[in-house]
Amino acid sequence: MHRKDSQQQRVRAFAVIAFVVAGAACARPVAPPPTPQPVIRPPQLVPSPASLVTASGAAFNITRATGISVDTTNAEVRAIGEMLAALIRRPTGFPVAVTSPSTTAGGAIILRLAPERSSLGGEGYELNVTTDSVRLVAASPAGLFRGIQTVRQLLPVDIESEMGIERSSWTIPALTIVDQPRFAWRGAMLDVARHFFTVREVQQYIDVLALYKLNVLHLHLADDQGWRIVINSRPKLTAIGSLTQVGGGPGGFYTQQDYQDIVRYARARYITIVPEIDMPGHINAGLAAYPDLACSTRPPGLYSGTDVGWSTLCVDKEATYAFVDDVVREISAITPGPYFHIGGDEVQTLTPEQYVRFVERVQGIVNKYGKKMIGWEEITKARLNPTTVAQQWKSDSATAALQYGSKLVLSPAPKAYLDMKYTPSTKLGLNWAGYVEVRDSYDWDPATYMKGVTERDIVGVEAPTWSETLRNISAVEYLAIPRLPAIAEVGWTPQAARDWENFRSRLATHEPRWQYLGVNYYRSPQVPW
Ligand code: TNX
Repeated sequence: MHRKDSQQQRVRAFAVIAFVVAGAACARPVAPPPTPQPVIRPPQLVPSPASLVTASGAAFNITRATGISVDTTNAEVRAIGEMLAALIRRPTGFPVAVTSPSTTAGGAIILRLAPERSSLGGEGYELNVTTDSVRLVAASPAGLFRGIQTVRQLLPVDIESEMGIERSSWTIPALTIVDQPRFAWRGAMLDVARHFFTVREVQQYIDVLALYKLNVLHLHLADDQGWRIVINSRPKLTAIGSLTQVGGGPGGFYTQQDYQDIVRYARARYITIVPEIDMPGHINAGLAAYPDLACSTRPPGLYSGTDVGWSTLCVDKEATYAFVDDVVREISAITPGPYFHIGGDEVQTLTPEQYVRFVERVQGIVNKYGKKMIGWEEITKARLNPTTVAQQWKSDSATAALQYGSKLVLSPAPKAYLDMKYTPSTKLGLNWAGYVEVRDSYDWDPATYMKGVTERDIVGVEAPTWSETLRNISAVEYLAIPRLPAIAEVGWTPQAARDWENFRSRLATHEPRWQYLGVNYYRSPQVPW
């Protein structure tokens, strides 16, 4: 395979090959008549798994008779089996029954929950493919879901087609994969405030995250230009605050039902939604709705420009904390994930003391409603709880969080900001952090990126997409792909198993997948398409 075989991997490779040969010999003592050899493609997985051993020359072939066997009494596992079945049915036209292992028909693709395999972790899985079966085992449903993404990527790219396709074979190469993520937090952020994106558009983005085993979608739900989620106790936030966006378009907002639809869609793909209401700054849309929350006497109007740092809640007013309480309470109640993001970035109109007092008080409110707080790295000026997470984006100031036992999510702009232009000729995006080509996004190690920060201090990585220049999800996709798959591999794959040359050649094989899926992408000259 593509990676330098370790001694251990080589030993296991022999074991796997021996097993396959022996298995084939037992099952068929008489040689079958020669049939045309199915084409077996080497695995081209993104993110690359923690360990992979191929059994050369052999493959499992999906046919009209192939079924999926799952414990049908477990609704969650059954739903994962149905997702894989639906994926296979569409282009093949095969019936792909999902049955319980006890039925005689018992499928040759077996998904099994094995809680005792706790060493696989909360998202890990083991996949064994032989000529006779595909066996996927995980300690949790999330692991099974990550595992079926691997099965999906091992199948011919035609598996992504929405139309029936005639193929002589649908093979999965024989192999053994034992896999689990390096980091627990592998995220993407979408700014739905500068431009609004519909529920369907957000779900399309979630589909891309799922394919690359990402597990967090952070939604930037409010900023100067728009407030995008209904707060029942503060109806003007959306009645007034949602009415515009950058450039003066119509804006938009999610009802709480819409938001819950997004949460549910993400949850079915084992992706956690992290809601962000940016405060005390980036709050003009909220102030336009409730002018009393500002210190100024002149009521602020709606804003459709792109300046930052100028708006703020009046942090010395009690009313401000009643407001924050309402917002945090209502959003927390419809958010099953453990985090609430308070923003906290780029406040230029408060004293350091005012800022710190605000963040510490809001931290208490977030915790009161059962959530852990996360905020942009500026929050490290305040005294943080150990459960609070600081999101690094521009400098080393995030390291101040470590003195409190808080951990970090790394989103370094020159690596992970998907709203940066790829090159000077990229039409969309910004360039304040420079130009970020695919290799820039790929070639860094979170554990050595910042002085004084080690692997243990990091919960993970996240790729934000700020939407000042992005008017629809196709524009978002153009900037996200292929840099988001690169960040996905930074977050999932052990550092020792990562290599740019190898990554870019695997990445190239994903282009027809994106085409089938109808997602936009940048055809980087760094990738051998
Ligand atoms: C900085 S990153 C911001 C955003 C902008 C972004 C544009 C951060 C915490 N704040 O308000 O949209 O730059 O790249």
